[in-house]
Amino acid sequence: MTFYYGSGSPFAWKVWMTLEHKQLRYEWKRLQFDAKELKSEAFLSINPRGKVPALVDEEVTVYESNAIVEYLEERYPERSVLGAGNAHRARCRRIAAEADHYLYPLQRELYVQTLFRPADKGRDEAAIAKAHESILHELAHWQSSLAADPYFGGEEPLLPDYAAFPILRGLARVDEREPAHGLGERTPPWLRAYLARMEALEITQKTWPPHWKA
Ligand SMILES: N[C@@H](CCC(=O)N[C@@H](CS)C(=O)NCC(=O)O)C(=O)O
Repeated sequence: MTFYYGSGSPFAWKVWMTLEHKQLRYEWKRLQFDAKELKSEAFLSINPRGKVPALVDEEVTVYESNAIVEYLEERYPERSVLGAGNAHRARCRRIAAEADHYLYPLQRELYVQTLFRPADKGRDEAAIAKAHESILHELAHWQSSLAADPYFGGEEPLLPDYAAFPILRGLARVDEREPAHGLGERTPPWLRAYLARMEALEITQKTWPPHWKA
């Protein structure tokens, strides 16, 4: 099995955590965003959209992170990332979908206004403040989903954690890189505790984005 990965992509991180959770054997190929490797003829034959993640498992080629996770869950059902019981599995899928559809666009907007913005363009403080407000408003939903559990998956980390944590940790990275905007000071204590809990996991350590280590 070959897993095509890009460092910093929350979608690729979700799949990587899923592969590790299931303790599968795979070959890991890191593609560079800036070297146009994603748009090479070879990779476009795997994912015509030229995006990571993608997975090739013998004769099966899958792209789109959720399709990959579902494929892995069906093909290798041991050590499920959805847990047991219809209600619990539906809840896990719901939270993972919320991460993609509600949390990610807000994280993306913050990145566009900060880390992705060319230095010579300066910073649009009003747009950053607006992005922070939207994120803090959205985080209220996440606090209620977590409730008193240690993980979005409940007692153990599962798919909703592998979907949400990479995005939530991406928010913290903006604050680490550009602390002057003050997002860190506004990070709620429950989220700080959750991030610390997730960061301590072996799966997280093993899959930490390589370019974040530099
Ligand atoms: N919906 C896709 C999103 C994949 C995606 O947007 N990947 C980004 C990195 S986060 C990418 O490869 N972008 C490169 C490009 O568009 O050129 C999924 O869930 O896999």
